[in-house]
Amino acid sequence: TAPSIAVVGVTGAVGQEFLSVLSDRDFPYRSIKMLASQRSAGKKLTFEGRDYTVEELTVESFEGIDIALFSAGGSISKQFGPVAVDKGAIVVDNSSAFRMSEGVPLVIPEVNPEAIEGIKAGIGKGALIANPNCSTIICLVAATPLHRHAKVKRMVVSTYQAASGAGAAAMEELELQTREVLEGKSPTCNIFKQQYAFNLFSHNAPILSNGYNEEEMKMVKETRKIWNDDTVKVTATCIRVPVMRAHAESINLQFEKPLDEDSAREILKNAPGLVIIDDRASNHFPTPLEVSNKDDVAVGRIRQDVSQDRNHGLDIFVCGDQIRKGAALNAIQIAEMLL
Ligand code: 2RA
Repeated sequence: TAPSIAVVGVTGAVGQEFLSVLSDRDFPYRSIKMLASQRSAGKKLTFEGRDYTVEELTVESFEGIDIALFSAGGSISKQFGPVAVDKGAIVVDNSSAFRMSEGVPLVIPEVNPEAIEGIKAGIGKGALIANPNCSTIICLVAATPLHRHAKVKRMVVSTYQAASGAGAAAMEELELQTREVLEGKSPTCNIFKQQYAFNLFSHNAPILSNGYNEEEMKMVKETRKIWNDDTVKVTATCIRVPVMRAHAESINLQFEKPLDEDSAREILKNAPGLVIIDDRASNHFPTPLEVSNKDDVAVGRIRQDVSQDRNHGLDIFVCGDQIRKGAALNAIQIAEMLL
């Protein structure tokens, strides 16, 4: 029978995208519970032609729930994720709370589906599955097919991350600031404390003792866990750019085994969840606008890395929708594997 599902954080940007993706993919459900903080409880919403009232998230919320999709921040996941698991639900958690926890699968369905072998919904035995960070998902959907063929020795990633990664309020503020600046007014800076419109800055995540920010270390650690390879060298620089909802990433790969450019193209062409946009003649390559609201990650600028031994280095450029494949779609693709 179809699972009873709960959406935790339903009024947020990712929560709303959960509903869009569930509907777009005709995800089968027996019932759906819309959960959010007390502040949002009581709000009305219509989903697939039926009216729902947003309920306040409490420890009682998970009675009879088979799959719970969480995107309400790490503290909510820490507080309520284990409660849902104890009630027998399979939690797919979009927060960073449990991603690096021992025994918690960190999953991109196109990349490491084997990580959730044996986990099924509706059998009363709960489990928690972690959704990787959006910038990690978008990077690895493209880098992994190449890694599987030629084993990545070192990966260098530079990201250009959209406002949506900081939530709906950040998207609204980017639009507001843009208007204000064009009207000669001083920009409203509540979310990032600095001007965002017509500007860019190092990602707003806290800076760690090694000088990296949390976003960059997520890329490093999550890649090693998802590839199950603690030897791969990864470094990243994450930047926030004035783009609404799709991340862009420049990825440099150094391989253990030779991989020529044509073979790389063939591999990427046949890889799931990817579309190639790589038209040198017209200088047409992936852009955030072209991938926004779409499922696939776009990859282009595919070229031999001229700084490395022949056929042992490749540069690529990818764009992916941060709210969709970077969060909601990936989580629901995981949920589909549980059916
Ligand atoms: C960001 N990766 O883009 C974060 C969102 N979880 O800021």
